[in-house]
Amino acid sequence: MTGKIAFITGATSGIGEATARLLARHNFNLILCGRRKDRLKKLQDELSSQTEATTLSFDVRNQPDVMAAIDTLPPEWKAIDVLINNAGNAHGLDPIQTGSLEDWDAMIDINVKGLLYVSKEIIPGMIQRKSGHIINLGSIAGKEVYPNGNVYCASKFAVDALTKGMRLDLNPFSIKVTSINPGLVETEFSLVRFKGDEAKSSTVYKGIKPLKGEDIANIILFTLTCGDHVVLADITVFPTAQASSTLVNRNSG
Ligand code: NDP
Ligand code: 8X3
Repeated sequence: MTGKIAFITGATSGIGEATARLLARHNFNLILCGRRKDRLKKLQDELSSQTEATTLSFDVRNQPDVMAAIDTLPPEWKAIDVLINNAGNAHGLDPIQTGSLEDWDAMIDINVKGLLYVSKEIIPGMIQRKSGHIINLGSIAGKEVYPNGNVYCASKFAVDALTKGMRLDLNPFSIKVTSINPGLVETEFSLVRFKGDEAKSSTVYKGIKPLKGEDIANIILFTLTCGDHVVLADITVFPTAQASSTLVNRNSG
């Protein structure tokens, strides 16, 4: 196998899927992860003419499953160079006083604990090899709190803190750690947030030209290829129509 190995969580949709496609064209070998096996298989088939790609299906919330899935990787796939902690979603958009426990658990378990469980399996190999690059998908929601964003924002503030903590703790081992914090990206994100309600979901991007998964993939590729001695620590990216979590020019689409 030639080229680096990248492990992408949440490769079945949106930012993760676009990143997989772009990295495949740039000679990265890919470990594609997600829960939806049919989508993983389809993507693997699509990319296999360009690169080596393997798949792992697990729910990042389930620590024993995360460990068991990563354990099944054959030796040639174990030396993971790049971990892209991308799996995550918002669940609901409610004031704190009426938020659902189920939504809160999902966001904290997936966005925070899931990221930790996956990282725990992959960091020891990077430490042993004294190299590696971890890219965590944060969000503008991890930099600014917006109304009704409460628990999603808290989960992404946690990702921001974990990214900074990882960069400090892994510094002795030459492991790079980056956070990418997008604003509005049109993916399946809002459909998940609004539990499949397409009408509600489409209002999120009304009147603007949002970012696309491909825009974030381009930034990830640049982050991975801008030099062994360079680490882009923290990147916030908006569509041109957006200036903050709450200031969006809806007459620009
Ligand atoms: P999508 O909904 O399109 O993709 C989410 C991905 O996460 C899917 O591949 C899904 O795969 C995976 N995922 C969700 N829950 C789990 C789980 N329990 N176990 C394993 N995988 C899971 O959203 P995006 O591509 O937009 O989101 C990717 C990341 O970017 C997230 O962390 C999100 O918070 C962040 N982000 C998104 C922004 C946006 O506006 N879209 C802006 C800022 C940050 P599957 O369902 O197959 O398991
Ligand atoms: C996704 C961006 O503004 O919907 O993290 O929270 S936002």
